[in-house]
Amino acid sequence: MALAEFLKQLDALVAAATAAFDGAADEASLEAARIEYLGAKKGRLKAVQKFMGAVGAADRPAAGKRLNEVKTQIETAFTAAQGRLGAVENPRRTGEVTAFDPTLPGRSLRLGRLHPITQTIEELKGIMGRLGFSVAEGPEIEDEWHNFEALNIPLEHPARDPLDNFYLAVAGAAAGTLLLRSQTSTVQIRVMEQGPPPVRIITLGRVYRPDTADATHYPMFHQMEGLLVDRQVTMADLKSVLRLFAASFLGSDVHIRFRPSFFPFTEPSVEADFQWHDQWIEFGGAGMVDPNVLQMVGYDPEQVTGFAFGLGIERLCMRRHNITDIRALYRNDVRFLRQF
Ligand code: FA5
Repeated sequence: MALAEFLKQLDALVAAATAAFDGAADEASLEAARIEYLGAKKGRLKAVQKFMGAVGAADRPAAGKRLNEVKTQIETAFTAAQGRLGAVENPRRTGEVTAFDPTLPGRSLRLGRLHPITQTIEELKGIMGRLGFSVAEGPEIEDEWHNFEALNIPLEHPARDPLDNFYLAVAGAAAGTLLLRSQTSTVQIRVMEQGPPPVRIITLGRVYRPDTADATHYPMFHQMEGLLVDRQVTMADLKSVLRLFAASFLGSDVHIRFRPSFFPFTEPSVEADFQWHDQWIEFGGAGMVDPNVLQMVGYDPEQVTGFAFGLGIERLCMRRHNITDIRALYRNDVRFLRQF
């Protein structure tokens, strides 16, 4: 076959196939046209291809090149027709959705939740709020005055040991040595410095100590501090408040006990424990505010007395949710956290 004849057939094929694809009114007729022109066995493209062998050897490269072009043109026309019909039958495919379709299933949102410690903090604020305590705030980076000095912890006291605190090396800090607060008792001082008695506050936040992590200790944890200063405040008031608090948070069947203890800023001092799994777990320290502390913030210990306490929030949260290892709270494992 002469080259010219072969090319003529190819041109006719492109024209016919394009017309058939463009004219297809639905997916069924498009499929019929596809089989007619592009069918693997009896398709018309295949049929024309067979004449390649009849073209003279010298003309074959030119014939092959044109054949490939024609193949691409026909396939492109088919794809275009497919897109046109698909778009009519399912407008979502084109991305040009103009109407809201209420019959489609909704896309569900992944809801986050509050960390169990945050939930505990909110609950503690609620309980203490009902007992008349308002919430105060203080910084996590503290100076030695608020973390030690004003709390009756002098320079030679072992609590100030660099091995027991996270001191900060702040270049050019003129204000003196800074550290990450090791207890929320710092906020007692800040609140009393701000105004005269009476004072009735709680403060909840992070504290830091270079403790080795184990099942009940973590180097960063949270405390709830309470402070009440007024005329004629006694140890009985402290005990009543801590009992009421424990009954509200842990349940009225919880047993708590006070053990004599020592803190430089309270006199007398106690440790408060609750019973859990046949064990006594310490949940905080407490006591009557030392007269020296009252004096240091300008209060008159002859006129007012007060009590203070500092409770470990993780331990309260763990007791509440039966969490036996404090480290689980900070592994950020969503499978664990989503249970609360
Ligand atoms: C204090 O921090 C005192 N400021 C408490 C206080 C306040 C006493 C006001 C008197 C008046 P203590 O170091 O015992 O006390 O810590 C209090 C509570 O924090 C502990 O009972 C415990 O529940 C919790 N706690 C202490 N260290 C850790 C730790 N590494 N990880 C988790 N919780 C801890």
